[in-house]
Amino acid sequence: MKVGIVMGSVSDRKVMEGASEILREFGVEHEVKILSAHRTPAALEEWVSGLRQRGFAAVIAAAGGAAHLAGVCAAFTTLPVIGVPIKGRSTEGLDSLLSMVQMPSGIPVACVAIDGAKNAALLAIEMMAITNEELKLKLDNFREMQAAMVLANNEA
Ligand code: RP5
Repeated sequence: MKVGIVMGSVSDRKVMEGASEILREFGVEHEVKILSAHRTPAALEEWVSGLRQRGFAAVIAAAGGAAHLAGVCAAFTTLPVIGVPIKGRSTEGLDSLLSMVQMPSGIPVACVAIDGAKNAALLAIEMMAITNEELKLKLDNFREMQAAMVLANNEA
């Protein structure tokens, strides 16, 4: 199964590289697109609408400002959509967070923290790990390594 990553602008790319890195680390195939809810709505609809049939498991959608991208993705698919609000040029990303998280009842978006690309990827992997034992074991290993790294700070 694959994960789709979409972002509203090339200016989001640096933050979203964090999601690609995690997916690569877990060996999860993913496709990255720059598509905008406002600037390229038709191309966005076409891409999102075809994902389930193409074997995708989840969509990660990142945008800043009036961040409608994740919500529009969710309108066009019943795959889980994970939103990443991007910290833009104003309000420290609060505008993006609120635009993304305040979805109308019936069309959910799972929204992570501002610039939370890494957690978005981990959440997508956790969804896939419900039915994928290999990914479940990799997640267990990731958590163990993470805990060991935190605890290592106490040994000096
Ligand atoms: C959003 O507007 C994009 O997702 C980006 O975070 C923000 C600014 O886009 P650019 O003006 O840098 O292209 O749609």
